[in-house]
Amino acid sequence: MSSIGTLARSTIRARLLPISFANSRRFASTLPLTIKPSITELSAGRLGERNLEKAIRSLHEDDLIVVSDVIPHAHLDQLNAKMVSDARTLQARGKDMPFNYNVGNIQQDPPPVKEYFESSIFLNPIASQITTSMLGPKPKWTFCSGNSAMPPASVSPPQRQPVHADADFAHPTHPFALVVNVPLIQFTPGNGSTEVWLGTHTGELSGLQIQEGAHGERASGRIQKPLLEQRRRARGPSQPVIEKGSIVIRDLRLWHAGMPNTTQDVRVMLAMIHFAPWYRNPMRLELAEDLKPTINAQYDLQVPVNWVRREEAEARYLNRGFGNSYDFNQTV
Ligand SMILES: O=C(O)CCC(=O)C(=O)O
Ligand SMILES: [Fe+2]
Repeated sequence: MSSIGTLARSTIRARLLPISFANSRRFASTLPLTIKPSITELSAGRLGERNLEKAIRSLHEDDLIVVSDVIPHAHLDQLNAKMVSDARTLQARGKDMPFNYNVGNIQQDPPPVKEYFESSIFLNPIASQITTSMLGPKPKWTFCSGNSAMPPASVSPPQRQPVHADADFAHPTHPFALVVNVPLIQFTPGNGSTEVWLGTHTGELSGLQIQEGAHGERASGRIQKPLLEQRRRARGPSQPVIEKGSIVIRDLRLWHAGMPNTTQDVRVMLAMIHFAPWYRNPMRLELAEDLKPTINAQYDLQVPVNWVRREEAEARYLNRGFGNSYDFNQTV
């Protein structure tokens, strides 16, 4: 089989760029690999060996995998309607809203109450199977939020984020945290599909020494400019089209950037983080008590939760911090 044949992707590739490896010369795409589970895999809630192997290889090599057609559209639509309306509420707060890098990108939690909590979205068994295979049994789910790319407005003309890594602290050099992103609508370059720089999670491309901005600053984790130009020549970025119903899993160390949304539709992307079971981060979710039976009935993940009364959950979930104000580091 040819070297391109062995690396054939299930999506059409925009560009194929040569990358030098120690012993071989291979071609790596700037676009992510997508796997589409079979009907049998979907009804079992588990990938078979071949698709699981692809997902794990892709997370090791690219730091990202797309799994398509895993979430029913009706589940996404119901949550999207609520989150689009919440995004407008946050936007009306002006500079006081929890924005990331620029005011066109809002950090926004989903409503943590029963009627918006679909397990296909928040506890997707295939997502958990993949993160478990990478991180070890029972990853810890301790962050549940989202990023909303807002349509152009006079206060927020379309603007891109700087290329950054969300791991803006001294971190392990092996996989410790995976972000499970769920787009609530189809993502395209027009509505601000996230720019991703595949293969940037390890070695000299990863760590504090290549970043600018200290943790806790609004614009932390920025990748130094000369490195961007260097990396662009080896393996550049892409803004993939991601179909509605997909889940995108990526390493927390991946270089990426929120992009301008030039459409009239708010573009919401959920962001949940699964940490390795050995990773000692003390964060907890805050959920309404009416979700206790759902969380207690699942065994895929550890879910440390501060349970609060429903009214309290509803009153608080739109009052959170901006993305880089969260501390994803270990405490001890
Ligand atoms: O909204 C996006 O596409 C990405 C946002 C992001 O990376 C961030 O705010 O840290
Ligand atoms: Fe980010």
